[in-house]
Amino acid sequence: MRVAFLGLGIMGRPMAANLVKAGHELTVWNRTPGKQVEGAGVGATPAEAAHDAEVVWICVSDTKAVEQVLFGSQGAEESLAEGMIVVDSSTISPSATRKFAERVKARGAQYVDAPVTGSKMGAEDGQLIFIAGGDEAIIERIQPLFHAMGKQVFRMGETSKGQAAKLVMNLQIALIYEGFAEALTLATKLGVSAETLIPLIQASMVRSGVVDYKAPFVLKRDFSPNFPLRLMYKDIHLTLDAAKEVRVKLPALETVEEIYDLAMEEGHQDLDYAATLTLLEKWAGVEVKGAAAS
Ligand code: NA7
Repeated sequence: MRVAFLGLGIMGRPMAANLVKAGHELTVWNRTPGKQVEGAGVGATPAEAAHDAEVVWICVSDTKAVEQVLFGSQGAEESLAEGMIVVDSSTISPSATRKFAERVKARGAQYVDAPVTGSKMGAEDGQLIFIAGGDEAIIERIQPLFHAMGKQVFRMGETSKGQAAKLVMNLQIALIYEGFAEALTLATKLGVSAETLIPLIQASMVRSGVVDYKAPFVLKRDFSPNFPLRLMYKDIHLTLDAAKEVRVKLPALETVEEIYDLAMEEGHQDLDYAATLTLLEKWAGVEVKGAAAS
């Protein structure tokens, strides 16, 4: 298929590269010039990249960025035509998604929200999980693209339900990781090492994919970004906002938000969200160590 791919960040670039690898015809665009994908053409603006595309795939930071890429000056909207499909894999506000979809549909094009879970590693390995909202027949038409970048597509219902489901997924990831980080901090202070504790966690009913993924990085004290803290911070806010819109209280997430506020103040925004551990360590006066880091 002819695809315009807008946004070549940590997630977007490997996703676009996997589309090229699968034989699709790509034109890419990124706000900061210079980022490229081998085998893909480059558009000077979102509108130019989207010109003549069958599908416009977006993967940028936040709600405002999606709005700019679509509807800003020389945005993709200028090139939208009957039958084209816009897919948004950014994680953004569900209510804004409904508004964006209406504007896209007014141009005769279709809109699918398809945020992802799987982080940088999933994007690079083509193992992402897509969480899709939108018309079933449209989602069916773009299955070859989903399969070039991911291993599964979960349909959540109509437009914006993909974003809603993604937010509640990240709500859980944020809470599970903070539970893990607090457990490691207290265990270390009580004299049980992380390397002794983690196999127990993973053999018990406490085990989790979050611990599977994060434990090796924590043990190496490698906080380079697989999922940057600033983006999890953004998602925590999106989740709290979405909850407020429907009058749902999330007391645990509100507490975790305070930890992220402090982590942002400490300048950890471009580290992985796993770096929230360092605040707990500072308060406790300990450092969680693995053999590789000791
Ligand atoms: P990154 O690595 O922070 O990349 C963000 C991308 O979004 C990058 O290409 C940015 O361009 C682009 N961006 C940010 N703001 C804008 C605006 N205002 N206009 C156009 N483009 C913009 O994020 P990830 O790839 O890890 O994540 C992308 C999404 O997936 C995000 O919603 C996650 O929560 C999930 P730049 O290179 O900075 O010019």
